[in-house]
Amino acid sequence: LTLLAELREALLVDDQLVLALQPAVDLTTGAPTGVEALIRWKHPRRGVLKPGDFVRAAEESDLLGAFTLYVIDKALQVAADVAAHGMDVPIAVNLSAHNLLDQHLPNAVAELLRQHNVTPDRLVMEITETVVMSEQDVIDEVLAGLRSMGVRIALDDFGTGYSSLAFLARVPVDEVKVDRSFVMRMAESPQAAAIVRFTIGLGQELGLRVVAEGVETAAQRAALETLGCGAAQGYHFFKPMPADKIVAVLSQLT
Ligand code: G
Ligand code: G
Ligand code: MN
Ligand code: NA
Repeated sequence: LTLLAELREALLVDDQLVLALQPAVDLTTGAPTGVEALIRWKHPRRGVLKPGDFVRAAEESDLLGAFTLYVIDKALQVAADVAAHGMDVPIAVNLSAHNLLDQHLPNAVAELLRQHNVTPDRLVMEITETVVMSEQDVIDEVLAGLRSMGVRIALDDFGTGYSSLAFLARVPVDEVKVDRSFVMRMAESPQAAAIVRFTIGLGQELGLRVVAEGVETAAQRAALETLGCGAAQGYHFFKPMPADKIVAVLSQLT
């Protein structure tokens, strides 16, 4: 079987595609601000596959929609569990750029929210603009559909796309995630530091939450807090963890 045919089968069983979950925290209070879902494939023969190994294949096939809804379904199971434990922490799912060309996505997401009895404000969609985005009208419509339901939109890997600023000017978002390549080089590179500072200021001016990604050291954390960055995510705080650990970990933070 090809990888794609195997993925098609994996979507029909319950134990192969699993979420790794990584909390983001408020830099001043330490409280969790969100949890990002990262897909892993526990392949019966090929070992644990990461998104880089198979998401591209899904994107280039007719499987992307079903794959994405599978991930959102799993994420909403977690969101429902977190809510049942009395915590108000949203869960973020990564979308492929191609998902934004699917006009059925908002209705499908609404249906999953209903099934899980999860309010839309507990779901965040992380989007990127790295693909050449031709059909702007469709993209705008899909994003407007999600946002008008109350689902939050985060612009992921900010600063690395071809047109991050133009995209931000056109697409209404709630959150910007500073790409980890800038966070990692903040101490050595005045350019990287300036981009991080600029993005935090942009967020403040536009009323967006800014999350710094890839924070690995206490020094990076301190620098980001000094700059007034709202939230951060990275190995310094938590590595992505299995879903059955997340409620206990979040409980200790709140
Ligand atoms: O956790 P990791 O290094 O494996 O993530 C690598 C990349 O895969 C990141 O860019 C992340 O946004 C993306 N990714 C993780 N999970 C998903 C998913 O469920 N769907 C899509 N489309 N991308 C994902
Ligand atoms: O593109 P996106 O931001 O969704 O990518 C998330 C990816 O970053 C995942 O693969 C995740 O495992 C990885 N990641 C999360 N925290 C860190 C970190 O502190 N350092 C590094 N190098 N990678 C991280
Ligand atoms: Mn992401
Ligand atoms: Na991403």
